[in-house]
Amino acid sequence: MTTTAFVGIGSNLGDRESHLSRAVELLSTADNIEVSAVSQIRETEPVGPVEQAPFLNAAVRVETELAPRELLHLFLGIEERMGRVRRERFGPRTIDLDLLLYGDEVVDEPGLTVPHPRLTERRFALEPLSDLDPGLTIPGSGPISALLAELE
Ligand code: GSY
Repeated sequence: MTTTAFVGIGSNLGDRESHLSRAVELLSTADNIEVSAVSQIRETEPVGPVEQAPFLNAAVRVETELAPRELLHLFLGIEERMGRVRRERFGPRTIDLDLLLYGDEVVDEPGLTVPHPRLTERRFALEPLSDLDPGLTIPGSGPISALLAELE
């Protein structure tokens, strides 16, 4: 069965734009997953406890036969292949891939929460999702347009 999923991508180290392009390329050449759309790229102020450089963020829509946990495994492989070093939690990174949505499924298992647990408070994730589908409903939270309006 094929599911539409959405992946958030971000970078705030080095050549940020080429890191995002490379991540999309690696997603599109992986098995059992097809990239069907990529949002605009936005420069965003860092959110979170660590003072750091601005990010470039985007979202990718994929059609996939992979299960959510298999997607996480794929994302980790892409991050490692691109040389991401995990230093500080919430700190700077060459590339980050987050599973934002997996169809309309809600998953709450150790190490795997979908929709992404901080999605509704992150404009840098909601805006690119809205580029891809402004009519999207976030399971458990409601229409993306209302969530974005609440962040105003
Ligand atoms: O998992 C997201 C990494 N991250 C970001 C990000 O991608 N963009 C912005 N603007 N701030 C962030 N803080 C963290 S952690």
